[in-house]
Amino acid sequence: MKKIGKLHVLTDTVFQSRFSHLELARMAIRGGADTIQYRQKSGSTREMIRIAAQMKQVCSDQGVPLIVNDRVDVAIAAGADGVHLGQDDFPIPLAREFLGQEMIIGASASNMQEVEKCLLDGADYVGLGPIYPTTSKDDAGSVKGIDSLIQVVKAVPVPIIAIGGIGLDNVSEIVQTGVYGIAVISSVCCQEDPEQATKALYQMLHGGA
Ligand code: TZP
Ligand code: MG
Repeated sequence: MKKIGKLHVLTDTVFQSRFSHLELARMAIRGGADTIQYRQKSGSTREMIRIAAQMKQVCSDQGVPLIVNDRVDVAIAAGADGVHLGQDDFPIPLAREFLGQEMIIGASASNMQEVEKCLLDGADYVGLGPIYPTTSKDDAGSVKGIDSLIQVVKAVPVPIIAIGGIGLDNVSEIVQTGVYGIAVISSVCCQEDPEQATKALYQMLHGGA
């Protein structure tokens, strides 16, 4: 059964260099992340497969799905649980042909039209954003704001994962929209203690202080 997580941590080694993808995955899982997304935009494909396979081991030991950003080939080679595809990445229906029904396909969208297309294409969840300003993605596009999130959450049945600029200061506003979950980079990876940072987000997400 495909289980879509509610606290997605996207591992990053561009905006910080203290921790590797693998270390970030370990810390985020200890803090309560229930999905890890391996996000590596450049470099050797073989190295990506090697790292993703190590991450898969760490994730499956803890029962947490590993999603690979952008790369269907790397996801297959590493035995990952799914992929996350943007609007210009591998087409979702084609990815489904390669990955089958059991693997998770997440998709990025920035407006209702794109969300609906992702749904029709068979995405298992849709990441919507950027909800707030972010410095973690150059081509993130304009800020969508909380009202667009509310509108999409009300209108579509698929799990919506809010992304972009989400941190401790605004996660309660996000939770109030009824959104299914959140995805973060900097508010975990770039914090002094990524495990504690994940824990704090987890508590806010699950109705704690
Ligand atoms: N997609 C839309 S915004 C974004 C991505 C990958 C960046 C999220 O990073 P942060 O640091 O959580 O704002
Ligand atoms: Mg992409």
